[in-house]
Amino acid sequence: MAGIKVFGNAASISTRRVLLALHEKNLDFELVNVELKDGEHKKEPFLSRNPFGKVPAFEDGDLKLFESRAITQYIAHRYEGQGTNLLPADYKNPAHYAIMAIGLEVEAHQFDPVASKLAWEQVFKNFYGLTTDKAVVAEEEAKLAKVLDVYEARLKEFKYLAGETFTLTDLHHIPVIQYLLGTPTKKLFTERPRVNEWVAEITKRPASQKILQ
Ligand SMILES: N[C@@H](CCC(=O)N[C@@H](CS)C(=O)NCC(=O)O)C(=O)O
Repeated sequence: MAGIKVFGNAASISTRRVLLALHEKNLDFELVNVELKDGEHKKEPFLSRNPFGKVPAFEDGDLKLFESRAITQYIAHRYEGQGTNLLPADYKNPAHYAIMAIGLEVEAHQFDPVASKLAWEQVFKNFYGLTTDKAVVAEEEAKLAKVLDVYEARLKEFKYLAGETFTLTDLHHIPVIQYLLGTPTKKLFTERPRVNEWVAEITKRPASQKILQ
């Protein structure tokens, strides 16, 4: 079948980022399962799709991509007039685009490395029969608290991280937050009033609910 294909795993945070963007745009797609526990992502044919051996990879007709955040940006631009607008309302204004780009960078380099480590320790290690390292959790929670303090201040000024509308910046946070809400780390989100409201808002979206099914 031609059209959109996602090569990934329905439980993977990065795969879910792409699925979210597709659901927000109401696009039809096929999720081709890549079995991480069998190491399928480290072998051909997957390595031809992403030589770094990480899910997801993506195909839209002849176009082949990898890196979840590059894929979501492609989807947001390519399917601009469809479903939810995932870009700033005035995204052709370079200043407005740059505000969202800051949010994308902060998520990728400040928030996600810490949040994903917390999800690994408290959620994914259980799947593999490994034990949570409580010292690592404490250390990473201290780092996450600092990032969330910055978010709290930002969200006192704006409804969403890049302004008054939901954008890719917010979307990129959703999958790992959904996992962390099922762990004691949840308290870091709930004890900050504006962060708490933002989390409730972005996780109750229909697309956010769909990736949990
Ligand atoms: N920066 C990449 C990260 C991809 C990534 O780390 N994927 C994880 C699953 S969420 C993976 O493939 N892990 C298996 C491995 O690294 O062996 C992206 O956003 O696509």
